[in-house]
Amino acid sequence: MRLPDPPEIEALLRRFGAGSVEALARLLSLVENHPASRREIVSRVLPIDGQPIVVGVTGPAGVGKSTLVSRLLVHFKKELAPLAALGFDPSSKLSGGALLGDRVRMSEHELDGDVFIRSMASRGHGGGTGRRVHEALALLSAFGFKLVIVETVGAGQGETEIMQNADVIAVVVAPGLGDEVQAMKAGLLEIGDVVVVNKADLPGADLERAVLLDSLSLGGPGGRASVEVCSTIATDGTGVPGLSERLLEIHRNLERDGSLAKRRQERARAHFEGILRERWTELLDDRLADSAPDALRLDTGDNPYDAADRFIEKMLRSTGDHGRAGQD
Ligand SMILES: Nc1nc2c(ncn2[C@@H]2O[C@H](COP(=O)(O)OP(=O)(O)OP(=O)(O)O)[C@@H](O)[C@H]2O)c(=O)[nH]1
Ligand SMILES: [Mg+2]
Repeated sequence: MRLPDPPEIEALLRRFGAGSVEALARLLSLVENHPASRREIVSRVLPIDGQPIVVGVTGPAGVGKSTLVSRLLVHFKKELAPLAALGFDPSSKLSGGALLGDRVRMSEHELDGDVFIRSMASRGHGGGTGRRVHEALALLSAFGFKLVIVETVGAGQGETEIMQNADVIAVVVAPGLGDEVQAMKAGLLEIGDVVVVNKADLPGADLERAVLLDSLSLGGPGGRASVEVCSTIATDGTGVPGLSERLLEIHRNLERDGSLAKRRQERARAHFEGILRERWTELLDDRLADSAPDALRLDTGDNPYDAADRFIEKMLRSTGDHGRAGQD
C-alpha cells in the first residue's frame, strides 16, 4: 500500500468527520494494513462519546453466521440505522474466497446507505477477530453507527477474545456438526449470551436444541445458567425477529445492571494490552537484531533459559537507562 503522508490523513479525517463512507473505508484500510498511520488515525478519533451497540456473532465455520447477520441487519435497521457489520476472514492471506461469499450473501445491503459492510483479515492472530478489531470498532463508533455486528469464526482457541470486543454475544451452531466441531462448541458456549440453533429446517435441529438446553440447564459449560437457546432458519428469516429483539433486550439488561460498562472496560483493556504486546515485540526484535549472536554462549556450556533471562535483564536495564537519559 502506498505510504500516505500526513496531509492525506488530515484530509481523510476531515471527510470522515463530514460523514464520507469512502473516507471511512480508506481509513479502515490504512488502520488494517499500514501500521505507521494507525496510531495517528486511532488517536484522532478517540475518545468517542455515544458508543454503538456491539453485537458479536460467532460459531463454527459454515453454520450460517453471515446469512443470519444479513437478516439481523434488516431487523436492527428499523430502529438503529445507520449500522455496520464487520466480518473477519480466518484465511488471512486470501482476500477473495470466503469474503466474496459474504459479499454475495450480503449484497442486498450493498447499495443501501444505512448499512456498511466490511471484511477484514484476521491474520492468524489467536482467536477469531484479529487485533485490528479494536481499531476498526473505534473508527466505526466515531463515524456514528448506532449498532455494529462483528462476525467471527470461533477458532477453538482464544474464543473469549470476541467477548472483549462485543457487548452481547450470539453463539451460532447448527445440527449435524462433526466431533471436532462439537469439542470446539463446548468452549464457545461459555461465552454466549444467546445460543442460536440455526438451520432449524434440517433434521437433527430439535435434538441439538434439546441437548443444548440439557447441558445449559445443568449449569452448562462455564456455569452460565442464564444462557438462552433460540432456533432460527437464516435462509428464510424464521426466528430472526425474536432473536434480534432478545439481543437488544439483553443489551438493555446488561446496561442496567452495570455489566455492559464492565465488558466495555475489558474491551478497552484488551486494546491497550494488544498495543503493549506489539510494542514490546518490536522492542525485542530491535534488540535481537542488534545482539542475538552474542546472547547465547554454547562454548561455555550456556543454556537457552539462562541466556534468555540474561537477555531480558540486560534489555530492561538498558531500557531504564535509556528512559532516564531521555528525561535529563
Ligand atoms: N438449510 C439451511 N441452510 C442455511 C441456513 N442458514 C444458512 N444456510 C446455508 O449454509 C451455508 C453457509 O452459510 P454462511 O452464512 O456462509 O455460514 P457462515 O457461518 O457465515 O460461514 P463461514 O463464515 O464460512 O464460517 C450457505 O449455503 C447458506 O445458504 C438455514 O437456516 N438452513
Ligand atoms: Mg460467514
